[in-house]
Parts: sequence; C-alpha cells; structure tokens
Amino acid sequence: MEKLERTKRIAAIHDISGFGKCSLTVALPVISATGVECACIPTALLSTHTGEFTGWTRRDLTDQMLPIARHWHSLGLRFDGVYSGYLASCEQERVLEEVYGLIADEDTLIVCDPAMADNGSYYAGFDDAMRDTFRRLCSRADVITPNITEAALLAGEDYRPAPHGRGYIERIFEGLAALGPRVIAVTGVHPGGGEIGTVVLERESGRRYSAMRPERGGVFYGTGDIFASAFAALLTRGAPVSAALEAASSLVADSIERTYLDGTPRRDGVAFELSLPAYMARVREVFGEHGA
Ligand code: PXL
Repeated sequence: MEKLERTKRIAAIHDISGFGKCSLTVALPVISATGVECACIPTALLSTHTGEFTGWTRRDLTDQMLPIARHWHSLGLRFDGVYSGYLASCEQERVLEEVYGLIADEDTLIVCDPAMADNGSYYAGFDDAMRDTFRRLCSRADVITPNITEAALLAGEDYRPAPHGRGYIERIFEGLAALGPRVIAVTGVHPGGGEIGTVVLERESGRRYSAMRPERGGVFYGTGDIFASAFAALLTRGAPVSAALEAASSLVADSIERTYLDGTPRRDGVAFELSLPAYMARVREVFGEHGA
C-alpha cells in the first residue's frame, strides 16, 4: 500500500481581528485548505483590523504567548513550520525568540511576514522601531513575505508607489538578502502595464520568479495574509517555490476578482471562501493524487 503523507503542522503567530478577515481568521482556513494543520498563538485580540475602521478594541496577549509555547513544549509537540505575522508590540520580538526555542528545531521552516505597513505608511501604532524589530526577525527566518512598502522599509530604500522597475526591485532584493532569509517574496509589486503581483528571489539558486495578474485598483485588506498563509503552508508541506508562488497567487487573485465583482466593501476583507475549492484542486495538483 502507498505510504500516506504525514500531515505537517504549522504554528501561526498572529493577532485575531474578530471582523475583517485578516491574520488568524484567514491563516486558519487557508493553512487547513492547504492540507496542513494550523495551531495558533494569538499576539493580540482586536474587534477588527486597524485599516479603515475606527473605535476598534484591542487586548495585548503577550502574557499568554510563552505559557502556550511552554505547554506545547511540555506535550512534546513538534512543528514543521512557525509562521509569524502581526505583532502587538516590539517587545513580542523577545517573546518570539523564546517561542522558537520551545517549539522549533533545525528542521522547522521559519516564515516571517513583517506585517507592519502598506501603501507607504505604517499601520496604526507602529513606527521605525517595528521596522528594526522585523529586520531582526527576518534575519532569523528562512522565508519572508513583505509587501512592497514593508520591503522598502526593511531594505532601507525609499517607498515608491508605482511602477516598480527592475532596478528598484533588485535593490530591494539585495537589501533583504543582506538580512539572511533563503526565500524572499515581495507582494503588491506593480511592474507597470496594469499588472500587480508577487516577485520571489530564491537565494540558493539565484532564481527569480514572478506571478502577475491584471490590477484591480485600490486596497484589498487581508490579501497579504492570505498569500503568506498559503505560501507558508505550501512550502512547509514541501512544494517547490515556483509552484507555491503560483498556487498562492491564484488564490489571492481569485479572491480579489470575486470581491471586485460582487462589490464587497473593501474593509470587510476579500471573499476568499468561495475561492478555496479551486485552490484545493491546485494544491492537489502540486502534491499529486496520493499526497493530497
Ligand atoms: O492584514 C494585516 C493586519 C493584521 N492585523 C491587524 C491589522 C492589519 C492591517 O491593517 O490592522 C490588526
């Protein structure tokens, strides 16, 4: 009999924004749909994300993070991937380092999504201190998934709205490569010509990949988290970088198209749910019949 693939396990370390479909509320369904188990360490609890909403509630959960990781450690749980995103504060860097020590080993894929900024500005409450925090966390990671604003901040380049020429992207790749990650995926890149998408540098081979789709103007909240969740889960499960980029990009593009067509208010997040079946079919193709 064919040996069954062992289900891989990720720890997702993000906030829970109760409404607005980002961070853990997309990481859970997307990672599961990739066929990977998703355990969670919430960094904060908010009523909504902080973009375009006002009056949101927020509780910092720093004091829960280490007790959760210690409990998991005491249970002997192993993680194939640790994927972090939005942090409640710069102090959580130190906590995260301890969490890695408790739940990651040398085979664990460390994915860092430096969720701190978009469209040329920091998210509410963040400044250059969070950039410095994420520079250190990205140095610790195997894979990083900044958007173009975050990438420019981390690489020490000026933010440019669009178009993003080859020279600019190469300078950003160079700045990010100096931090140390093996795979760099920069989302929200506009090469010009009405396209938007993600460019990837795989440092070991020096290969560059790009996945572009027609642009729908404006901001689509949560798409960076959907991309990073899918990309992290696909790589943790063992997909090649090019296949992970294509599958994750298709999920984001399908979700955006659906949101654009049905007129969902932008701040509510993208309508990714009905895009999951097609995504799962792509995942099955990536891993073959017996793996998926
Ligand atoms: O999607 C990134 C994100 C995650 N978490 C919170 C946010 C945002 C973006 O605005 O506000 C709380």
